Amino acid sequence: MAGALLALGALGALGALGARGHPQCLDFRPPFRPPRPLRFCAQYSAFGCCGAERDAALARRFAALAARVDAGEWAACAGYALDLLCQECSPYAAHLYDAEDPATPLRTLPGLCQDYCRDLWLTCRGLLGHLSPEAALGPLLDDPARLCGALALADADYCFPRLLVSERLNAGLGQVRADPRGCLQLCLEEAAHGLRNPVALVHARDGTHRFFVAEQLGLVWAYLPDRSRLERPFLNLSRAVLTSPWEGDERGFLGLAFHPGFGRNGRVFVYYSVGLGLEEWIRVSEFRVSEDDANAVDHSSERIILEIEEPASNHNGGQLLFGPDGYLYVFTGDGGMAGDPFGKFGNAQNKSALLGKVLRLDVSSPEGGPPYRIPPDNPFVGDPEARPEVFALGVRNMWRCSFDRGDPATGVGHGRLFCGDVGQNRFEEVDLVRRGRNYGWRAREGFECYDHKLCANASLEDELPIFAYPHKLGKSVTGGYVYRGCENPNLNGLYIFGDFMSGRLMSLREEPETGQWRYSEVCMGRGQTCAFPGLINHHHPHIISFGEDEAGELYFLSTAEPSATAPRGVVYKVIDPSRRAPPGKCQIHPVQLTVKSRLTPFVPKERFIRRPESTPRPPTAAPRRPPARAPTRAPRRPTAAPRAPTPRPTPRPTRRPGGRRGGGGRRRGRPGPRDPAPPEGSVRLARPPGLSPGRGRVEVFAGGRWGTVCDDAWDSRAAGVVCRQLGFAHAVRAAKRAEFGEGRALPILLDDVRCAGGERRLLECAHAGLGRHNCGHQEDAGVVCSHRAPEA
Ligand SMILES: *[C@@H]1O[C@H](CO)[C@@H](O)[C@H](O)[C@H]1NC(C)=O
Ligand SMILES: *[C@@H]1O[C@H](CO)[C@@H](O)[C@H](O)[C@H]1NC(C)=O
Ligand SMILES: *[C@@H]1O[C@H](CO)[C@@H](O)[C@H](O)[C@H]1NC(C)=O
Ligand SMILES: [Ca+2]
Repeated sequence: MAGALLALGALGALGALGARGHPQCLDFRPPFRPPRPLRFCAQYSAFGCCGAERDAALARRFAALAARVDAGEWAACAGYALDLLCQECSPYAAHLYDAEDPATPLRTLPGLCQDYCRDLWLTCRGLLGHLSPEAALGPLLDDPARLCGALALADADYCFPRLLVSERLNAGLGQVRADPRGCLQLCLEEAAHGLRNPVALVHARDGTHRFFVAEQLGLVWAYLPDRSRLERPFLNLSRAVLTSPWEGDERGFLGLAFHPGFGRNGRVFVYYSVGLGLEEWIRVSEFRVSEDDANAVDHSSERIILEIEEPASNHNGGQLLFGPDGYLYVFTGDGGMAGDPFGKFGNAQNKSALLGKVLRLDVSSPEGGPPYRIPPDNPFVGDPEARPEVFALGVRNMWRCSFDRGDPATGVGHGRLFCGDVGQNRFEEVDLVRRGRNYGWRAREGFECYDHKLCANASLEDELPIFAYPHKLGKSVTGGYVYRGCENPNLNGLYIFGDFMSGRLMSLREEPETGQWRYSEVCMGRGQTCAFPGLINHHHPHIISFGEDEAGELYFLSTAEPSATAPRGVVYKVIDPSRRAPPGKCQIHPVQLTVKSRLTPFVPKERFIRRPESTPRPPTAAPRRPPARAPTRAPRRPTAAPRAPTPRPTPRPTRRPGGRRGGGGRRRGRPGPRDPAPPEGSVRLARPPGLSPGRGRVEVFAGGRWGTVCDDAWDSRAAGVVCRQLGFAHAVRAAKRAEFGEGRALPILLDDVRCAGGERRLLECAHAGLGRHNCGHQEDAGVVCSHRAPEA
C-alpha cells in the first residue's frame, strides 16, 4: 500500500511539471461537449466522446445484457456493466482501450485498475464473457491474477476508475490547455503548400467553400473544399505587378476581397504595386469573374478604382476588406522610409493625404458610373482639410486586418475591426479601428511618444492600441482574426495573430467585465498534445498572413524563405486539441461548380515531430506595460502581456511583403555565405533590381564587410562618384535621410564623406575614418543615378 502511495506521489509531481493527459476518443480525435445531456452515460454529459446516438446504442447493449444475466446476479452487477460500457464515452477512451496508436488492435474492454478488477472478478466475473467477444478471455476467467494482468494498462494512471480522480487528468479538462508558462497549446493541420510568399487567403462567400490563396508575384489560386488546387490560376496579374525576388521586398500583389454579392455579380477587388514610369504606385482594381469559368477572372475586365503614388517602396499597406456595411475598406501605409518624413508632420497625420490611412469607399455604383463614391457618413465629409475617403488616420503600415464575425450564438463582437500596425523601432501594435479615430503614428508608436512634439499636442486625441509588444518579442506584427469558426468551440472569441520576424503566435482575449485584453502566447502543443492523426506541431517562422474559410475556420500562412519566388510557403489550419465540436455540428454542404481546369490533389507533406517533453524554456522579462497616460481622458487601460513570454530562436533578419519594422525601403537580400568577397572599396545599391536600376541605398565594402554611409555631408559630388563607380555616367541626385531605407543589419562604415568629384572610388573621398561615425541609420545615404544627363 505504501508503495502504491509513493508511486502516486511521483506521478503527482510529474503532473505539476506539466505532463498532462491527452484526451482522445476512439475515433482518434479530441472529445467534445454533447449538444444535449446523455441519458444513459450521464457521467459524460459535460464532456466526453459520445453523442446521443452512441449513448443510445450503449443503452441498448445494456438492456440486452440485462436480458441475458439472471436477475440476482444483475442486481449486483448492473453497476459494473454500466461502468464498463460507458468508458467508450470517457474523454480518455483512446487510452482506456489502447487506441492512441491506430496501428494496434483495440481492446474490447477498458483498462482496469487492479483493485477494481479483483472486486469485479469476485462478484461479477460472469459479466465479462457477455461483454467481450474475445475467446482468449475465457481461460483467464478462473485466474484473477492473469485476468487482471490482461486488463491492466501500461500507464496505471489511466486505468478505470483511478483516472476519474487523477488531478493530472482532470484539471482543466475540456479547456484550452496552457503549458506551465501560460502558453496556449494549439496544433495545426497543413492545408496547402508550395506557395511563393502567400499574402492572403480569402473565400468568396458564395456557398462554394472554395478558398483562394494569393502569392506576392500576382497569382491567385483557387482550391476546392477538399483542398485540391486548380492548375489554372484564378487570376494572373504577374505581368503588371511590381515586385522582385529579394527577401523583404514589400511591393507586390498585396490583397484581394470578394464583393459581398460575388455569387451574383462576380466582382472581385485587388490591391497591388505597379511601376508607372519611374514612379511606384499602389493600385486598387476591380475584376469580374469570367462568363464561362467560375474559377477564373476575366483578365480583360480590370477597372481601376484608385491609384496612389508611393514615395518609397516600403509601407505599401495592402489589406482590402468589405465591412458589414457593404463598403470597401482600403488600408494604405504611410508611404515608407523611416519616421513618416513626408510633408510637415508626415502622411499619417495629414488628413489631406491618402497614405497612412484606413479609407472607406462605396463601390456599389453601376458600371459606367464613377469607380467609387464617398459613403455619406465618412467622418471627414465636408472638411476642406481632409480627403473624404478617410475613415481613420495615424496608421503606419497596417498589415492584416479583419472584421469580427461576432459570437455565433449571441452576435457579441460583430463588426469590430482589428488591425496589426507594424511599428518603427520599438513597438508593434494591435488596434481596434473605429470611425474617424486617429491611431497616433507618427506622434506615437505603440503606447509611447515617437515624435515628442506632435505627441504633446493636446489636439492629437489618438486612440491607443489594445495591445503593443516590444521588439524583443517580434519586429513585425501580422494581424489575425477573432476565431468564430465551428470546429474549435474553446477558441471562440480569441483574437489570434502573429509576428513575421520572430514567428511568434499570440492571442488576446477580452475580459467581458473589464473590457481589458488579456495576452497569451500561443505555442505548438508539447509532448503528446498534438499527437492526433493528421495534426502537426510546427510551422515555418515567417508569418505573412491569416485567413478564414467560408465556414469561419482559421488559417495562417507562413514561409521558410520570404522571397516572392521561393515556393516554401505553407497554409496551416489552427486546431484546438483540447476539444472539438460535437460530431455532425460543423458539416458543410458546398454549392457544386463545374471545374474546367485540371486539379492537383492535396497530399500533406509536413509531419508531426516527436520530441521528448521539452524542459521549460528560460524566462525573459515581461513586455513593457504601457505607461499611464495623461489623465485628461480615461482610455480603457490596455493589457500588456502578463506573463514572461518565451524566447524563440533568433529570428533571421528578413522582411515580409507588406510591412516591417524599420524604415527600410529598398534592400537587397544579404549575400549568401558562399559569395566571394568583393574587392575593397566596392559599392552596391540596396534596392531590388528591375524597374529602375541605379536608385538605392549606398553600401560600401571595406575592411572585409559591407556597411552603410551617413548623409550629413552627403552631396551630389559624392553621389556622382558612387554612380560612376557603378557604371552610370551621371548622378541625378544624392538621396538623404534613409530615403531608400535603413540598412540596420549593417555597420555604418563611412561618415562625413566629402568628395572633390574626380575620385574613382568612394573610399578615396575624405571621410571620418572607416567605421567612425556619429550618425544613425536614419541618415543612411542613397543615390539616384542615370545613364543620361539629367535635364537642367
Ligand atoms: C502568368 O502570366 C505570365 C505573364 O503574363 C506568364 O508568363 C505565366 O506563365 C503565367 N502563369 C501561369 C501559372 O499561368
Ligand atoms: C498633406 O498632404 C497633401 C497631399 O499629399 C500635401 O499636398 C500637403 O502639403 C500635406 N500637408 C502638409 C501640412 O504636409
Ligand atoms: C496642434 O495640432 C493642431 C491641429 O493639427 C495644430 O493646428 C496646432 O498648430 C498644433 N499645435 C502645436 C503647438 O503644434
Ligand atoms: Ca498607433
